[in-house]
Amino acid sequence: MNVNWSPSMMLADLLNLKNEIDQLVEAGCTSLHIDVMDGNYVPNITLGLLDIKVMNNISPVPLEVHLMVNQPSNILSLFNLDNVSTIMVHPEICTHLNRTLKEIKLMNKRAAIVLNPSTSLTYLEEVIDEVDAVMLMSVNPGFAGQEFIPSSINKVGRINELIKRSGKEIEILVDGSISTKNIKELYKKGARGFILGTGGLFRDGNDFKKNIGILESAIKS
Ligand code: S6P
Ligand code: MG
Repeated sequence: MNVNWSPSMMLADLLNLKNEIDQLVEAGCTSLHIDVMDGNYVPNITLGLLDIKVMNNISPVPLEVHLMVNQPSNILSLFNLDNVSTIMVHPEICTHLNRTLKEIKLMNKRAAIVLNPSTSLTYLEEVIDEVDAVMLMSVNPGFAGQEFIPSSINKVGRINELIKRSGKEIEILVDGSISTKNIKELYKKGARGFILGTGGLFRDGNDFKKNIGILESAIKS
């Protein structure tokens, strides 16, 4: 299935990180989703640079870094690591968004913007020539285990329309409480990247292969 399965690594077993990553990849995960928080833009702090450097060294799949950090351009260069493929920023906290996206591309990384449930699509319209991917938050950023916001489904459709009109190849990802309850609708509307946390992957004894199989079947149902 042509889907980017991206586990939220703040939920991974850090005591057995190597084994955990191997099992996630064996189960079909195609990237690792790395949440970076500053305790300011969002009221939480999770993975730090040292964890990310370890994952950069041991992961067979690329790392996609989600920066929930005010003025991310100040720290972009810290993530210029071999195995980081994508850097994602929230547009409303980049003073010069166009420049920040160009800086990410200069590092030979995919540049992505992240839209919160309340962030206007106008941001995407204004920088569409600079972005490789768009991630919609289907919860408010900051925590795992929250409730899915139903309006996200239509918002993915609106993002998809905008991208189609542009004629560009831009991946749409969704982050927040992805589960069998919403994945089919999100896929139908055009989402092809799914950040997997407590809703769909780190649950029911953490049988990753089985849980991804269940999500795939939900899409095909
Ligand atoms: C939240 C963060 C997310 C979570 C993910 C967890 O701020 O950006 O990536 O880690 O949403 O998944 P779940 O299924 O527990 O919501
Ligand atoms: Mg995230």
